[in-house]
Amino acid sequence: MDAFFASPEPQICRSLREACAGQGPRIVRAPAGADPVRDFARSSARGLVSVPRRLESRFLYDAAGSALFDRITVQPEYYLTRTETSILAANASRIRDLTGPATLVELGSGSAAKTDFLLRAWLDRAPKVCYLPVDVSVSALTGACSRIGARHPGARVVGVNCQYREAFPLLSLLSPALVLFLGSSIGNFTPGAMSSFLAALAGAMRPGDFLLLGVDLVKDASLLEAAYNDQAGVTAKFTRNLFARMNRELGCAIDTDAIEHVARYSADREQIEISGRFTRQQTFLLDPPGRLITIPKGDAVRTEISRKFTLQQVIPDLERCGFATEEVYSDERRWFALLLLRRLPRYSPQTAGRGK
Ligand code: AVI
Repeated sequence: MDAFFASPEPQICRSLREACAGQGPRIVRAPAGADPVRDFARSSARGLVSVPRRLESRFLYDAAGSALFDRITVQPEYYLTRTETSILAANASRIRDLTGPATLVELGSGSAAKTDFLLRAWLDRAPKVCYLPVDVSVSALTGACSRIGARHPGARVVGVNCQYREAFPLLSLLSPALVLFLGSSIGNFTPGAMSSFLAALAGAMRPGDFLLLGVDLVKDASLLEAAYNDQAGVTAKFTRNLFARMNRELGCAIDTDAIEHVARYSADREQIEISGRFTRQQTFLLDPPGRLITIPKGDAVRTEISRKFTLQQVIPDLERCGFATEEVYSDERRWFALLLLRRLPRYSPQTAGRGK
């Protein structure tokens, strides 16, 4: 069981109450758990010797990675952000009508650029709205909080600096809530991790609360591959930054110029698969845990998957995880979809995802 659920009043809930009452900081943090550098080192040591080699994609988003991701979102080939923003702009008012005056909680908010439309729709109907962006990157969160606060004086903004799941105990305190999980970030989970994440989210939400979920839809492979191989090379830098982060934080001395970004679409698995391929053999020390790693020339280290969805498959999957689909919004080309979901009245996380 998650330590947060075991505790009757987790520290993060107390910090949030203080911040919302205007007494504490505007950014609340999860209490220090595992040492983040050790966590990164352990996970990397495990992943680099596994078959196939891999690194966890959550480590892509340090300050440099978050800034690079912001640049990815404005590349001409990366249609996801633009398309989702246009869908939000067209439907924010409708979403507000259906959800009512809920608190907005955004998981993985990044720079929170898309949220403006929702905040405007909320503030068109009431003088105040409460908005809680949740992000692991403190730099992205600080930027988002000050930008949103300056742009929407009616918004009470409290940033939550933690991993997604660490924010789940807050959700029942914030009901009625609309949880935002945008950008097709759900596509960065494996199918099993996606089911377990959604089941835990449904378990933490109150019946009747809403989830607005962005999903990138299956489409022509050439469009998908272009989106993850932008001409300006920003996505390649984003991939290499993960190895550069190992140098910065774990003292690895990897030559990142000898790592090639590879992003291919697997039609069978309906996912983009991204790796860093070593163009020459490299041996480096990972410390902690003091382990010498050799990666031969030509070997690839998987850094990310980005799954693409069909509505026919995803809607029943969501239902199994505790969410009923209220409405689906999409663009003219049917490239991207936003699903407005409602937490089912009766749902037990224990039974979610069984038989998958
Ligand atoms: C955050 N996530 C939804 C992005 C995606 O499209 O899967 C991450 C990304 N990686 C490379 N480009 C974008």
